Amino acid sequence: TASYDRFMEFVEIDAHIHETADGNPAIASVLDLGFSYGGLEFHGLKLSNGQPGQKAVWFDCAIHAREWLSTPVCLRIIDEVVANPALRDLADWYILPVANPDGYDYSFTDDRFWRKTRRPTADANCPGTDPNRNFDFLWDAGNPTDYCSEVYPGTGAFSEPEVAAMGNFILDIADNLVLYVAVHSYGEMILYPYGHTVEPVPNVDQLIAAGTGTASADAIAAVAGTAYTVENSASGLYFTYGASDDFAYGRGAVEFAYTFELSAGGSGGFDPPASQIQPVVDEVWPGMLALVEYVLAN
Ligand code: 0X9
Ligand code: ZN
Repeated sequence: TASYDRFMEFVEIDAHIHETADGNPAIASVLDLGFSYGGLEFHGLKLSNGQPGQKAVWFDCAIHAREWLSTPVCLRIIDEVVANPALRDLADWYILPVANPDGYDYSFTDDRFWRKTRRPTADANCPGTDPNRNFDFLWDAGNPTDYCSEVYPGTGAFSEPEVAAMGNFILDIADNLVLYVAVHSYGEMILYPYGHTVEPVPNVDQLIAAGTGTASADAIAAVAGTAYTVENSASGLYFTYGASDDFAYGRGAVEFAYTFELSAGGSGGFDPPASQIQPVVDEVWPGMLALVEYVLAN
């Protein structure tokens, strides 16, 4: 079972994914996403009632290594969907608890605040690419020699094997996919596309309605009063290219795409104590459920 009183390591999470699938063979299957640069085989989980042609929703966590609070949110989604058949009648659920396994491991062993992947760059002192600038949608090299930047986008779109694996998987399931959610920390925000422009996208009203109103942010606030804001990525945060949410939306894989920025914790915001896991998961799950329900109804 998943732990919410401590942060689980990558090997434990991967074992948990396999145990969940083995214990629930009628509804759960392991997604083989491939190998990280460092050779870790990483997996997601698909939960489904088995009916063909159902709409599908996607959640990924910990694409930024240090954002440890995100993974328990993915694990809680798995717990809920395994336990509740009605949720599997709503949609097929694709969940990827650790999208950047090399970086995630490294944030346990060497550097708690590691963000990027671990593939070397041309600068031996600065390995790693920001996976959330590496997706194949409006990828932008920026300053191509700025290897040490925390948002170094890599040598080209999908230069990172983990990112290519995840992105191509999303395109593969695009026919049924309606909702893409990336879980990050921190900021208490629900961000919607795009990151490269403040120009409203065609269905911006629906994106906002799903994020707010009676939907996600309100469901989160109803638990303990935490106020998530619902904002365009570029105006709410900063300009970005090659991010996962914009990829899923811009490449037409989904009509609804979001990045959730969870609560801050610890000294710099990225280092919450384990005691924060349970309250965060308890308030965010209702928000995720409300979002899925809204999207499936609209
Ligand atoms: O900058 C990011 O990748 C995300 N923030 S974080 O602090 N977790 O690094 C926000 C990404 C939001 N989505 C887009 N800008 N498209
Ligand atoms: Zn992040």
